[in-house]
Amino acid sequence: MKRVFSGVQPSGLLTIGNYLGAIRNFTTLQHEAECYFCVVDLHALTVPQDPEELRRNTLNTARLFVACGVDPTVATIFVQSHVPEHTTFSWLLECTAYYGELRRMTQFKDKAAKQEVVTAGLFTYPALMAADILLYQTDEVPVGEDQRQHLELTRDLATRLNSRFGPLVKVPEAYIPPRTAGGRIMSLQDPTEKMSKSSQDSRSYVALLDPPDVIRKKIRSAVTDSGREVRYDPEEKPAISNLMVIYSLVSGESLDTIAERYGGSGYGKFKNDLAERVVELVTPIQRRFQELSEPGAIEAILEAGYSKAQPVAAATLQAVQAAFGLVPRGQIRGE
Ligand code: AQP
Repeated sequence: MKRVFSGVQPSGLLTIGNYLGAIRNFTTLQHEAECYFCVVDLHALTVPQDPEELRRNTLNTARLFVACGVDPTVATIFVQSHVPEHTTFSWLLECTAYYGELRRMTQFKDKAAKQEVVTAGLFTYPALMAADILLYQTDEVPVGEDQRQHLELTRDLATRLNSRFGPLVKVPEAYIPPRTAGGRIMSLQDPTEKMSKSSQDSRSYVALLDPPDVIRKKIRSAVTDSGREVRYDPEEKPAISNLMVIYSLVSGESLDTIAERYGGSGYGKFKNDLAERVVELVTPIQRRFQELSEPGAIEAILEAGYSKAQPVAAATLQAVQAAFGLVPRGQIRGE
């Protein structure tokens, strides 16, 4: 059975961009593959986090996985920092990756430009992401389009390890939906920017836990393009095209059907109907999220996930450490 790994940073709470680009696909893939879905809390630390908020977001991100339909009896859900093999392997990959490769990462450049102080962790983060994936001998990684470059680096590092030491890790494939299938949902306030959960402007995204009235308000105040025709044209009408993609994905209707229905009716009706569709999408997710509020419920899921994930990670790490020439502990003690 093929293996799937994907991670989500608890750097805020999930948006419909995270859902449509990645998590929706987790729920399908879990029935086709052995799946590992990880709350990558160490990645969130690459930019400043309030400790209390990080703790809350970590547990709530895991709760949202389940609320969105990831079944913890089928897929393995766990927290990155619980499995220390990730950071140990990451160091070996930092010593495998080239400075120039990391410097080319566009997400580093974008995020660094928004920070007052740029941490070394933000720079080396793609090596940790590669460690996350390669530890599980992953075949496929379902992610949004923004992660394509990091995935390419992961593949390069895997190939480099294997050519240096012989077959050690699987070279994973990216599973990235096309834009019309949710691969890159754009900000509601600036259609040239990706929708991001950590954006300072909360009007730029719809969070899965936003109350219905907040969702209606955010969608009504989403920027639009000149003219009043609802038409899919990412070049001429990037804002409306983004809203049409969201409509299409939450309703299951094609872009043509949507254009036919709303083409001449102006932006107002289209946005009102879109808001209702989004509310319909999140209502059952929010209900399931509340059901998981019983103290200890999500912690138990994460503990079970750790028990399944850690031995898999440890087996890969042991082989990699031996290949690098690190001496196993027992031999140091002469056991
Ligand atoms: N706008 C998006 N459209 C489609 N997919 C998206 N993803 C993120 N934004 C969009 C995908 O969601 C998964 C989880 O993302 P992440 O937590 O690893 O971090 P990210 O890619 O940096 O996402 P954010 O929401 O923009 O987080 P912040 O604000 O912290 O940087 C990934 O599969 C991602 O591709």
